[in-house]
Amino acid sequence: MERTFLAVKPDGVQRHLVGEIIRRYEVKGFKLVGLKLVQPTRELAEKHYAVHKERPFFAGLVDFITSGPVIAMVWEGDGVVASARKIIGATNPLTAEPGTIRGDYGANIGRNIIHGSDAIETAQTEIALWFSPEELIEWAPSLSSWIYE
Ligand code: D4T
Repeated sequence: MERTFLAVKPDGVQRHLVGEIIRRYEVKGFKLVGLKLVQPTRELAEKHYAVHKERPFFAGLVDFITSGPVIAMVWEGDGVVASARKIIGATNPLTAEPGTIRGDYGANIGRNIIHGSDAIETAQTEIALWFSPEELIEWAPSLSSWIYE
């Protein structure tokens, strides 16, 4: 089954949005298979955002993501990578649709609350970067037959 990596960024943790964000994915019907509070090192942040290394906002982005704890999560479900991104909304919270996490809670691109993997391959790379295999739990949700046909 498909998996994605989501992280509540330091602004989301500081603003007490962790419970609200987890709630959205739980009630959607996705399955939580990994969860931890992490104080990211610069090395981890630079690896995570390596694709943006040459961009002007890279240094500020690494400073921000290492500025406090983040909630790192792995969620599982059919189509979870794309669906989780829809729930997150556009990169810039000012243009993100109301009803999305960024649309509802954000007002600045440099404080956009949550990260979500942008493709299945990226998700696999990010999950391996943030979690060890034994931190990911296989379990059978009792509601499965009410969520999946
Ligand atoms: P992440 O990766 O954090 O989930 O965000 P997105 O996938 O939606 O967007 P992104 O990779 O293009 O940007 C990564 C991260 O950089 C911040 N950012 C981005 C910024 O501070 N200034 C900018 O101009 C851009 C484009 C926000 C998200």
